[in-house]
Amino acid sequence: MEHQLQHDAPPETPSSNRTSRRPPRKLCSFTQMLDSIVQKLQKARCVILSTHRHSDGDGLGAQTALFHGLRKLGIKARMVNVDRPSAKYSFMGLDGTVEVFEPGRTSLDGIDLALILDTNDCRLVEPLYSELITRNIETLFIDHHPILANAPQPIHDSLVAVGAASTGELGFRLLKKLGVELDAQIARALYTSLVFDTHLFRYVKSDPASHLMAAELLKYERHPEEVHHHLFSTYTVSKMNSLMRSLARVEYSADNRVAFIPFPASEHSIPGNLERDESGDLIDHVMKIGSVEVAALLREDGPEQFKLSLRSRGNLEVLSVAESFGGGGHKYASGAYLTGTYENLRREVLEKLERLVPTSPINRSAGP
Ligand SMILES: [Mn+2]
Repeated sequence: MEHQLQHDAPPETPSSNRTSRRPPRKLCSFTQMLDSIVQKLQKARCVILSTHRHSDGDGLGAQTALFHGLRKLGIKARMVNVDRPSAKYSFMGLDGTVEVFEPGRTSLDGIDLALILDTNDCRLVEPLYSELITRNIETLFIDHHPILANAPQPIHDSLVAVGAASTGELGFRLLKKLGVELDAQIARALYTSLVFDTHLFRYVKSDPASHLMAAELLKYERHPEEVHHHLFSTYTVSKMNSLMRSLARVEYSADNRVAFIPFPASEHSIPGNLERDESGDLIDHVMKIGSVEVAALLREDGPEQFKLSLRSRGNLEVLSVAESFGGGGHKYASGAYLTGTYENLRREVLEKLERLVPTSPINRSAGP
């Protein structure tokens, strides 16, 4: 029996410091939205499944699960991404299944529906998105990120459920509605989504959905430890040393409640060191400090080019900080691409974070 999920409840209301968040455009319930996508899929002849650039375990997992599920129903499906997935996800059986979109070369003939997973921001799916729209192909987002106030709004009929802890959870619900019988391949992909975005069930949004879904998937995924290993045990000794050097650069302020993590290009451009997309690991380590309520990582991507990642404990909302820099993400984990000098950006970020954390004036300048 299907348990009652919280997605049928109204989407989260904006908190007092989130006045910029737009109200949901549609009053359709989660179930109605899901039903409408199921109907569209049942009518489709050929569907494109895609995800955001720099695809991750959640987007790729949801995409792969739907790909195999639709094929089981006899619906043609293709996975078309805007860049090549990292080789570390090949354990899902991705080899040769994901096409990388090349304008003018990748054929979109005969496609009547496109589903974009794990983002509702079309800018992260360019140039594929523009091509789909130019060709009048119905394109919907299936996602769990808040809709950004200052970004292009997702197309009507998209499914954006911010209560879901992973996009895989939405894929799971869709496949069940479609009547797809789970199998080892689909379960592995969905389980990957689930454990990737919840960080092995640490961030489950106070909802039993992730655990209930896992219980069902584990009837088919017989080696979950393999998935954990592929996703979370990917270090080498030299990478661990790079992590240690990076942790030594962390600055703490506001009574050790704010952590600032510099991640210079020299650290992630040398083979063997941490990789660019492993900045999240650095933040994870810093968040293990009990006093740290909010952490920012400033990754140097090029001359005066930076990627900011923000994370908080779950009581301080960092999405608005990312949005103030033109970025987006989740309420408690967000990011933005920044241009400027390291020192100026560092100061600006720290000012904004220290403003989030109320501190007593005596300890305001406390160091590490
Ligand atoms: Mn996700």
